[in-house]
Amino acid sequence: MDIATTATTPEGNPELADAAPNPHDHPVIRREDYAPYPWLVPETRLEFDLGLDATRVVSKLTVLRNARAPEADSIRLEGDGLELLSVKVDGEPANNWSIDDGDLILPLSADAHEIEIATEIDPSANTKLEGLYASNGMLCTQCEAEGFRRITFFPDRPDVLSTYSVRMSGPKDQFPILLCNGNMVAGGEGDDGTHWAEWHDPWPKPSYLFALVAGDLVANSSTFTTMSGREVVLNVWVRKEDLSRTDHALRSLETSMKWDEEVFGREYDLDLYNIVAVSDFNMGAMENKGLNIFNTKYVLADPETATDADFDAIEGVIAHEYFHNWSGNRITCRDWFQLSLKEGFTVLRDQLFSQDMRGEAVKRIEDVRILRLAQFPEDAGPLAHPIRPDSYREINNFYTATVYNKGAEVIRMMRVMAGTDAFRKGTDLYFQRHDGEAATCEDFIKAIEDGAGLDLKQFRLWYSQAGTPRIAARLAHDGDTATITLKQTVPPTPGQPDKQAMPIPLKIALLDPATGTHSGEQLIVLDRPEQSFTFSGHSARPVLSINRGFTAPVVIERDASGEDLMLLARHDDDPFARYEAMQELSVSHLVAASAGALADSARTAGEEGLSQAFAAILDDEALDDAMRGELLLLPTDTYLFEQMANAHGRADPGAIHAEREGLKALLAKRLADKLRAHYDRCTRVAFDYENGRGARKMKSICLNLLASSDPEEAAALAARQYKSADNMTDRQGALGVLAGLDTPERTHALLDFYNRFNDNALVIDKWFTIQALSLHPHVVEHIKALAEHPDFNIKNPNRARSLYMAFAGNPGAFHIADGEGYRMLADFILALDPINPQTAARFVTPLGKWKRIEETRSALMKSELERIAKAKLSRDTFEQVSRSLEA
Ligand code: B3K
Ligand code: ZN
Repeated sequence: MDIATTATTPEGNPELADAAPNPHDHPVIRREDYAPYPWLVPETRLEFDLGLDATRVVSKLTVLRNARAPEADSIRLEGDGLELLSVKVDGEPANNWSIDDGDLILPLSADAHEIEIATEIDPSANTKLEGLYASNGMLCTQCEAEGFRRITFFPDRPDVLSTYSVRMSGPKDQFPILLCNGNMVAGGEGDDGTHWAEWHDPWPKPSYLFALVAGDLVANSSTFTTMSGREVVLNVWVRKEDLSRTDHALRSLETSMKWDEEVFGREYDLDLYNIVAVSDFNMGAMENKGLNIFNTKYVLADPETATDADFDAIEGVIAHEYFHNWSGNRITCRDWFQLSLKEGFTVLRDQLFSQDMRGEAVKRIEDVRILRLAQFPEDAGPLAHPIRPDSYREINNFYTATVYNKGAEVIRMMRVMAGTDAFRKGTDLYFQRHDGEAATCEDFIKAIEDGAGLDLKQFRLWYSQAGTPRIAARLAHDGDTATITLKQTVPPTPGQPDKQAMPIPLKIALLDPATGTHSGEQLIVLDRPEQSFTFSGHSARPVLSINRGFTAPVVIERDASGEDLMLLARHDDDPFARYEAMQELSVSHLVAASAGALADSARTAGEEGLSQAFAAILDDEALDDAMRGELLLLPTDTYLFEQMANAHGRADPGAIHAEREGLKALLAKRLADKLRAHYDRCTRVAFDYENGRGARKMKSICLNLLASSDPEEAAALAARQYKSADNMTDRQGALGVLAGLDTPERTHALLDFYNRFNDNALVIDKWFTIQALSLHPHVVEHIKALAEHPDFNIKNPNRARSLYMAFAGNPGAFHIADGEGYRMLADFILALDPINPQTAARFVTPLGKWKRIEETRSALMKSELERIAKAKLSRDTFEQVSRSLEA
């Protein structure tokens, strides 16, 4: 459906206009209130009579009193939006049940009972995409975190583990394929063109790992032989027309399975592994036991329609979901506050996997860039929370960069401190000790302590304190001794005004100022507010290389001179440290310039230094293109925003954007010959999906830079690259440049792209994104027109994100001075919230920056948040908006 027909503003909708939300409708859940469930549910039997508009579910639960919980005289089974048809207890119709806030309460007197409940649901009406829903004529599920309660009444919490057997039946022509968790144990034909399948999953699991798929699908299949010699059938299920784009996903699954055996000693534990791709999905993918359900975006790829980055993302997400089989499924979470137990650890595992597949240096830089883009702002804003949160209203709001990416960094620090081999001993012990359990973060830390032989007493603060630590580093030199003095501060965050010092592992090296070499890297652990470390044997003042490999997720403020940074950028043998030095050269210049704190002479000197540093990177023949590309990337507007707000209290995104674009133009002008030479060289590298990726990256970077200094030349080059492209990386790279230029080639290329790919939703998503991210002066009008385009569909999360997430990430559009960008985003949130609250709530974050932005924009952003807050909101959006306004 078109956004124009579904959009409602509070002004236009009387129901929303005066219905300010009541916070008591959305109670706060607290970690400290955890209590075990009074009942065990060893067995669950589900029978589905499937239909797109009406699905009947009969569930039969065996329940036993939980001896480890206080005795209860009733059972509460969670429900959400269910039509209850009947309830039986021990075979007899029950009439003493009641419904409380959607949940079914049943009095129970004995120690063991059989409960049978029949319900009906309407999957087609399920626009939230949680529970059982219809997508493109098929049925699928999403149960994490609390979607199972939208399928049947159940103790929908991760610490209730049950063995599931499931019967599915439905019209065979509509749903020729019927899939569920575990193994298919029987199947057959029914009456009137129906058929059925019976599935059994031998591994006890929480309800959030339940999955079911029914649809007209085909599979790309292979087999994998595990380390103990068992054969596993692997299937990637998609619509017929997508089959030719599934090889990469299948290969990625095989590689992940092998890697997890070799690196973490983990073997797969069923005879079947199914992956299904669906086009309407709230997030990336879901690790349901034996039946992963994926967003098509993370399955479908071929060189013509997917970029190198898309291929990498697919490999990473396939691996991530596979790795969850152990870190998440075999050992799950006791409660949702422990989410980082499975997510932080699994992100670390997928990062290490991708490093092994594609090279450590560039992958590490990419991961740090994502952390800085998504997590640092979260940690500095109103939604800051520890990786193990203490409270929530809606758990879906806590699938955050903090829980995932900072969670991974925290475990990575344990690995750095322990060393790889000892860390493996710790993870082995964790898997062995807690297999089959619903565990806590504390269980994980203890296992690493015991297995790896680490003392993590003080380190536990990383789980309870929010905020990105800032470390001031000073180097003093006297005689032959260098002294590094480090001072840490953990900034206050909502609900946490005072912080304690945390252990911060930092790899460092002291570089000889003449040669740029050093005599060895060392690991130091800063665990006090202030600490000094001395090193002898340095007759000349060395240059400090610190947080090498980004061993700690912190901000370093060092007193390095421009010359020091240039030396590091050219000679440091740690690739991350080189990247960091380049970033810092630009950051210090751009932040000062944006704050108006750069005298003319300092500006000239800064520009000169940066030109030299960039020239040196372009001239360095020892670099490979992938790494050269990283070194040439200027810090993002978002990172500059954070740095400016850290340094000056508030950031000015308009000034940052203008300064950054200005610097791009200046560098491009001064380095035009070198950029053209690299561009020409890289265009001669023939396409091969495995190789030449660095060359393709360099082409985009060079084109982007040239576009800022010589738009005409760049338009010609980009148009040529677009026309001759034999892969999506080159085509998208060229189109991205053209989209920002005011030239006729822009129109031609955008039209061609649309016509060429208009039967491919994922590529049309790109078409929306490229335009929403563009540097074009009329980008805001373009975005408004795209929201009215017949292909825009607010109900499809990929399409909604393709336009509005890109828009919110484009400073030239979102932060335009009159506040129109903020208004557009708020209107969109109000339109999406009644349809899909989980996805709507994700769009609140960009407005939450209001406290760290210059005063005029700050007021405009805040008033949009207040406007949203006046509407009757979902729990998801209510929580994000109220937290954003409170802090
Ligand atoms: N565990 C799922 C995320 C579920 C999100 C629910 N709102 C995918 C993942 O992290 O692997
Ligand atoms: Zn995950």
